[in-house]
Amino acid sequence: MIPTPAYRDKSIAVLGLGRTGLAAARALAASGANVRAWDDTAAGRAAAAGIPLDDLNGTVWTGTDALVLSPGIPSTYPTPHPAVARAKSARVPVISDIEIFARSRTALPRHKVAAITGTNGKSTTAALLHHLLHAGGAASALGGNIGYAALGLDILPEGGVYVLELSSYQIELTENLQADLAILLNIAPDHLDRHGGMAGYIAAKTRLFAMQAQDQIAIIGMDDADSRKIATSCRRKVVPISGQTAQKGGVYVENGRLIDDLDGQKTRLSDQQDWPALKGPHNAQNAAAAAAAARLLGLDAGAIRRGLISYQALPHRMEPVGAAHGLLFVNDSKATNLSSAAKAIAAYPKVCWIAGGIAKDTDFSLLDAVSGHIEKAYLIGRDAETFKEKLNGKAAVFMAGTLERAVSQAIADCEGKGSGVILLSPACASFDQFSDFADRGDQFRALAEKYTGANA
Ligand code: UMA
Ligand code: ADP
Repeated sequence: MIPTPAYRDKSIAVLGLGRTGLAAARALAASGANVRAWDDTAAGRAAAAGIPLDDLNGTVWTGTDALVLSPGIPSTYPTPHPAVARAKSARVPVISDIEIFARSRTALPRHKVAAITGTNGKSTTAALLHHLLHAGGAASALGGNIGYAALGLDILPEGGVYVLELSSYQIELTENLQADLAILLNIAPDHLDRHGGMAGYIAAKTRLFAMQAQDQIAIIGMDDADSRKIATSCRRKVVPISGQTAQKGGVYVENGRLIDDLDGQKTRLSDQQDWPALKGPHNAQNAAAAAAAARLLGLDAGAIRRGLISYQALPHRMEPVGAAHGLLFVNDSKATNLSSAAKAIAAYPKVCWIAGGIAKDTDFSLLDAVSGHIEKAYLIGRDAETFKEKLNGKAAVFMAGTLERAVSQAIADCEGKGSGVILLSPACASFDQFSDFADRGDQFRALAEKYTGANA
């Protein structure tokens, strides 16, 4: 748990008692803050064991020093939560748990913070950087949006690195995080309802650099126009990274080779073909970002090479979940939009692609460049018909309906052909047929294991 002495004797309200709220309330109370907390659900309140409850929808805000808001609760758009609106009109600062972390850093042993944001690839890049640091013998802690609330992290010894994955929701309510390394992977439309549109979303992401001190470093992905624009106007030292093209003075993957040009020497660090859990152009971008950060944190080339080879995929992100009889099952259930599914498809020459569910976007031109990689699309879920229409002329289609039927038909089509990849990269939300993307991925893994177990 992170000590928060800056908040000793302060009156702090905490709204939302999920991962963020519970960790914040506990860390603040342990350091002597007067905490009161609320969750709008009875289940959330039941989790609050030992934390004083106060219905923040009807509380008196006078004398409150801050409201710590969980990232899933709107502060501005589409409409602020009623308690937030009242706190704001009483001039109570509304802050994130990351702001508390930022203001508590002086109480920690000397350390660095690498903060990672972007639309896609944050978790992979954060987990990879954490892994590279371990491979290089450095102490590091991994937290934030990846699922471990920052204030619940263990205190690192002197010289440690806190690797924080940050969502736009978290950055939006943070004022004082001076990240030694601030990493922006990419920008694509996402969470626009919470930021009042694309400009608000980009502004939230860009704040990460605005908060940095003069001598701190921005690592920015150069593979999309919005991110390039941010790099051009960034007032920090910018290290460019790319999963596609050479970047002078940066770190990039070109023709499958990871190159470190930080010192202008174009050192070849490693080849993507040697990274079993980092396939595809998107993972080339993630690897370039993590390697750049690792180099800037002092890791040598050998540690980075070893780490890229030994990295194991996070569950549900291009995760190999079984292989038998020349068939490879890849679980990319976290791909909930077309742009990330297109990247996953591009990772293999031919795939049996399982897709569908609740479609978020309908710009199927995103698939144009990769449709030649689709052996057949096995469509499931609510919007299967829409997918069928949109894929007309681009790929052969099988209307599977359920995941189970999709897997069994893909096996029947590919078995005995020598080699085949059965890829779940649905490009859709999962809630029509599953409890969430993890449930969808777990069910796919179970189906893959049933097949590989029977054919081992
Ligand atoms: N709640 C209320 N009133 C409301 C809405 C919610 O009281 O009007 C309560 C809920 O009953 C619940 C709590 O608030 O008990 C949930 O808060 P939360 O949604 O912020 O969830 P946490 O468990 O605190 O998780 C959050 C992040 N969730 C979101 O941003 C939606 C987690 O990211 C993150 O891992 C965690 O903090 C630790 O930092 C998840 C996520 O989906 C993975 N992130 C989005 C994404 O990646 O796209 C941004
Ligand atoms: P995030 O934490 O930003 O949601 P993840 O690392 O969890 O990102 O990856 C989520 C999905 O996005 C993956 O399943 C993959 O399909 C896709 N993805 C991963 N990295 C990238 C990237 N750099 N660019 C585009 N898509 C990506």
